[in-house]
Amino acid sequence: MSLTVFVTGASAGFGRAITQRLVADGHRVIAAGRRRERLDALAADLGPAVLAHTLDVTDAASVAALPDTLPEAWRAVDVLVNNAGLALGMDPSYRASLSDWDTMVATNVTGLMHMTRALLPGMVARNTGHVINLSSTAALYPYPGGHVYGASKAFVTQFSLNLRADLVGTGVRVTDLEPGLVGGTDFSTTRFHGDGDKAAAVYANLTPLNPLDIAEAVSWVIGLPAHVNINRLEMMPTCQASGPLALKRQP
Ligand code: 8X3
Repeated sequence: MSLTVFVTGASAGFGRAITQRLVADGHRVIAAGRRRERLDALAADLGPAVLAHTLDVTDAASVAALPDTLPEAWRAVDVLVNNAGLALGMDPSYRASLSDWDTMVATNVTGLMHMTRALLPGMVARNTGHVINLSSTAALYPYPGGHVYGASKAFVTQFSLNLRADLVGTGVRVTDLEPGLVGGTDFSTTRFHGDGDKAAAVYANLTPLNPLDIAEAVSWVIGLPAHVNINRLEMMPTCQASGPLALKRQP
């Protein structure tokens, strides 16, 4: 079945790979993001199954105006992929930038919340739909410098589970995807404010997940029969595992 899918943060990284994969699967994708030229290039590449839609998820008015600001034939969104999100900084919390913290909350928490609130009523009215939220292993496993990034993803995970509690009895599904280390995106370069060397060091001498792996997971959860809801899906590269609790020994 061909579905209409709304992907936020579609101009790069996971969002771009998810868009490409879902179009290959036969779906139509509203590719939303801030960088119009990139979205247009994606639409030109993938053809009429992609609708480029300029959107900043932190712009509450633009998000609240959805889905009516979409062309009529695209308003009945079947699947929302809340992918837009970012990490900024890895300094310890007592030195971290408050502005970085505010930006993460505005995108990862408020933006995702507003997107969901905008598109969920239509899904409930049609008694069919699927919200897929991009959380992270950082939602559950703390690490130094993770502070607000991890906390924002913990919000995403708990929000997803609470949405399920509201939606049980409707045909609307909710899935929380929780990837660990993923390479091949601007995630770490953004986190380190453009420092490419620091970003590259994160992935040195290992094989992380890549955006195609995330797109594969999205494709899978969407394609399952309507009576199957994957609540949470935690993914790590084989080279990663959760470690022991921290112990600081005396010298
Ligand atoms: C990305 C995973 O470990 O960099 O969400 O926080 S991690």
